[in-house]
Amino acid sequence: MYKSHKISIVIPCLNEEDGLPRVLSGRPPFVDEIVVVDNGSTDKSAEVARRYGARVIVESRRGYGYACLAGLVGATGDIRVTLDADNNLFMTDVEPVLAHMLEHDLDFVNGTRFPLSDNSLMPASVRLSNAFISWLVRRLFRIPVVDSQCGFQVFKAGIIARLALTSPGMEFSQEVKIKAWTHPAIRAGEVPIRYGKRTGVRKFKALIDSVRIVRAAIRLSRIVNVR
Ligand SMILES: Nc1nc2c(ncn2[C@@H]2O[C@H](COP(=O)(O)OP(=O)(O)O)[C@@H](O)[C@H]2O)c(=O)[nH]1
Ligand SMILES: [Mg+2]
Repeated sequence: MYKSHKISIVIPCLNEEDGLPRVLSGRPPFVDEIVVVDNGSTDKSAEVARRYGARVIVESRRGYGYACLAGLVGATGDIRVTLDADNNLFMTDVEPVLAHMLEHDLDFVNGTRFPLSDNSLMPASVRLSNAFISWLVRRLFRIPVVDSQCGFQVFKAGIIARLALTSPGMEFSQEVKIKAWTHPAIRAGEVPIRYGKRTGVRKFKALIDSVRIVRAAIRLSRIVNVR
């Protein structure tokens, strides 16, 4: 519990048996529940997750978005936090972000990984695509988001259904930011978080995923009411 709020951590996971032990052993005492969403892994991710005290939800439909959504809906906390299974986001950053959320009475808080402590942590192709897409999202939706692709996202449980999230893949992350910031009844904010070296193989494919994400942003701009 954190200041009388039940806290769930939701971790989408596709073949991350090497990253999970370090991610899960960093569990702070105020975390009530960790849900690992096994997204069709062919390695021992689910077994490792259980061994380290997580509850495992199986989402057989591949895709980062499907995995996050299954975890966000299946978690039981008053506040639900998405992280990565690969060790590049830190559970120890959750507490300051929760403090910010409660202090400013926010419903949603996004983490921003920028500026990076070391540019070599993220390939130049991913950095460039992120800079372009985040700029596009700011322009299309007139929202102040810095890191439109960050997997560190904190939700008050009540807003999850209201966001009506549907993206199957990596475009999920931007859908969250866009809908949270443009929703008239949701208070959204963003705070810097740390970004470390990934364990295992990166799942984000700079070219294919970026094209998908840009197309999804343009599609969303036709249906979301920009304030
Ligand atoms: N691309 C992808 N990632 C998934 C999927 N299911 C779960 N994930 C997890 O989503 C997280 C984010 O992917 P990652 O490669 O770390 O992206 P990055 O941190 O943006 O470079 C990781 O924990 C993945 O294991 C999936 O079907 N596709
Ligand atoms: Mg990652």
